[in-house]
Amino acid sequence: MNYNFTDFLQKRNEKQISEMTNQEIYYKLLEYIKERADEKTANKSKKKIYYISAEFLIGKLLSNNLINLGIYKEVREELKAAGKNLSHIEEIEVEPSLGNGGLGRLASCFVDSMSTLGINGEGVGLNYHCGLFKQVFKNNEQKAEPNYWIEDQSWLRDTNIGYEVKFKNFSLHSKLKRIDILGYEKDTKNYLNLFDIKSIDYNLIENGISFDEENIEENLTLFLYPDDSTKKGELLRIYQQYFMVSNAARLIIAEATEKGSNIHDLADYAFVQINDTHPSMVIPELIRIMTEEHNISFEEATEIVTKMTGYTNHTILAEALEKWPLDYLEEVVPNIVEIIKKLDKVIKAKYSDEKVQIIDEQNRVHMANMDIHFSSSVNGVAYLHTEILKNSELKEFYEIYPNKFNNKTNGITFRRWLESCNEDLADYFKELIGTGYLKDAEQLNELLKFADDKNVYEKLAQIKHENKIKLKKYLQHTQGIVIDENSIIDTQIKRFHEYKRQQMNALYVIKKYLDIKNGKLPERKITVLFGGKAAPAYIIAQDIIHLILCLSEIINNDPEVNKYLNVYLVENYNVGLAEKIIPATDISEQISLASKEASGTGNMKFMLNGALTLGTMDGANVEIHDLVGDDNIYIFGKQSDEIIKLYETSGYVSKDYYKQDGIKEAVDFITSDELIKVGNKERLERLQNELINKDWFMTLIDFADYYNTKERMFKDYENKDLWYKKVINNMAKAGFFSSDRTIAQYEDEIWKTK
Ligand code: GPQ
Repeated sequence: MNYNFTDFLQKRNEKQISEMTNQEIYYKLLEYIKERADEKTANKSKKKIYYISAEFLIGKLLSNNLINLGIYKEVREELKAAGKNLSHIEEIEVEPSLGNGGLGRLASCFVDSMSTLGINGEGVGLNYHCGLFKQVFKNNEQKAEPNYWIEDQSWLRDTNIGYEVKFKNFSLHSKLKRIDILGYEKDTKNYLNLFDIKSIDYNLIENGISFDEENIEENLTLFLYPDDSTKKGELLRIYQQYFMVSNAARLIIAEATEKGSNIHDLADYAFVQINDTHPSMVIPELIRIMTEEHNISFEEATEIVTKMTGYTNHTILAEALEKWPLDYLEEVVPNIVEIIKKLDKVIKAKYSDEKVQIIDEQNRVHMANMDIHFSSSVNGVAYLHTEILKNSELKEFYEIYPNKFNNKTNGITFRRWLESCNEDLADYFKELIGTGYLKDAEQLNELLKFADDKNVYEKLAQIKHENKIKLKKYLQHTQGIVIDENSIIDTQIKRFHEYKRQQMNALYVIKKYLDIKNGKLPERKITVLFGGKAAPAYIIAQDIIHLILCLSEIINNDPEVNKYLNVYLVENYNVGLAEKIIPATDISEQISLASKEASGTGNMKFMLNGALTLGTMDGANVEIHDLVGDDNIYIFGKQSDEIIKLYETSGYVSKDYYKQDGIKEAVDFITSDELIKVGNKERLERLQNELINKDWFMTLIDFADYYNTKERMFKDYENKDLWYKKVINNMAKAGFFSSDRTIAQYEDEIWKTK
């Protein structure tokens, strides 16, 4: 039934829109959308996909849901007629932070695409009450505060589904909350299933995000990823992970049984995609339930579970591959330790190579190893990443199971990352090539017809300029930052990590600052934008944040320099900020050390929204390069095979590079009087020392090439025709990176629900 928002309000004898506050309108829209969603039916297929993930970085849902319902413009007009502005109402919504970064955002793009493609597939995760922390800056440092996001009225729906989860010392009852996942213009919908405990005690929070970590019965879903640098933090993560997967296993079995499964045939009813190693315990948990409660032999249970699970790897960084000490697992979940030991025995009997063992000589459980042995599919998230897994990181496994390994290059949902965040550009695409690209993103290719059309360049430049003005207003209003809409906007937004090399960008900023001081002026003002959080236990990442904040203070306040260069680190970077920053950006910084960024997904969002990539041959940058060609991307730096060799031979000595022209000057500036005056000496010295004497992620090896390539980019920017021809080429080739394509590949090659 098609009734509009006004009809909905009338039917319920509510006030007129014009009489309501924005807050009231937001809550009524929430109810209206939920009611419209109630009309949708569930996707049906015998087999159902359970995408289990410790993170779902869903972002705000109001505009996304309106777009997927096909009523965004209609509702905006209704509001406008009543003197209200939809974008002001969008600001009322609080953004949940149920994820750290790319991995969580990917999971959210995937649930959107599963619904859009009509696949019977749902997300399963946890309902963290304070999510990841909220980032605030004080004294040029990052401070962490709890991010409360659950309000009385929200997108969460209560259910009466809940299970008992048994830990060693106590049991916890769960309750399932759900969020509707509406596909784009579909009559069907799926859910995001978020498990929670019955009652959370907010009084456990002591100061910032530190809290009583021992009262698991009342803190289990308080925060995402508590500090795992301590034993208590690690134990809490094990509690969270087991709680998540035990509930998931119960849900899977309940739903399959209801459809007629006798458990022996569970693999015909369910497939579990394990999103990195956080949900790995689902494997022993399913085996445990089958053997203990369904009278299935260990061998048969293992076979069934192997058939019905797939593992996605998202990193080659050794420290990110979880290895839980066996005695920690004993302390929390002894029941599955027995199963893990049995699985380990099976492997030890077959293979002698220490590298493929589940339990190592130090009695640590390698979660990824368990996943690879006992699932039917192992995938990387970009072509290069998967090749590195096969040929080096997981070589020993690839030799055993060549057929399990496959690649699924990541993607992004164009509903959020184009239609919603850059409406003017999306409308212009429709004017140029029609609406076919909405359901078949590869049709963006048709934009190539306009690759030499100067009127199109003009219009694209105008849209970009307007997006810069919108960003300026937003940042001014929310953060007191005033950017210059006539400057070139050069952006690096992502989690802070040394491998992503924000420090290299910061060194560039220093060099530019020194150039300007020496009278070498850029042709046009440059605005360098950073955004991202650093894990509270990751000291060097905090130091990098500190350096950037100190640099902003000096540079933005120096009248000799601030005409030519501005540097900002936006506070509390999140999905909502990304949606505003990306459409306004000219240069997309994707500068990780080659081989280290599994894929990256920001790179895809930027190219779609008309920014050019400055990047290394890493992750999905490699595929962007293949698609757009040398002329339309700015590649610099060493290749991944060289870097991998350097690690193998310990052949990188940062000091050798430090001594070279230009670099020393910039690195030395980190502890200059100017910086120490506004900063913390200990932090700045530590960071400088790290760069000169260790530099594990080889910042200095690529710096000279980075600097020169970026200079070339600024020069090219001044030639508008040249620049916008490249921009069109990027937009035209972005279709490959639609998450609808990625999910269609998961479906065709792994899940096979249809
Ligand atoms: N990623 Cl292992 C995360 O965001 N968090 C993690 O814990 C791990 C990976 C990212 C990865 O760094 C990016 O290169 C990917 O694009 C992203 O996962 C999605 O695959």
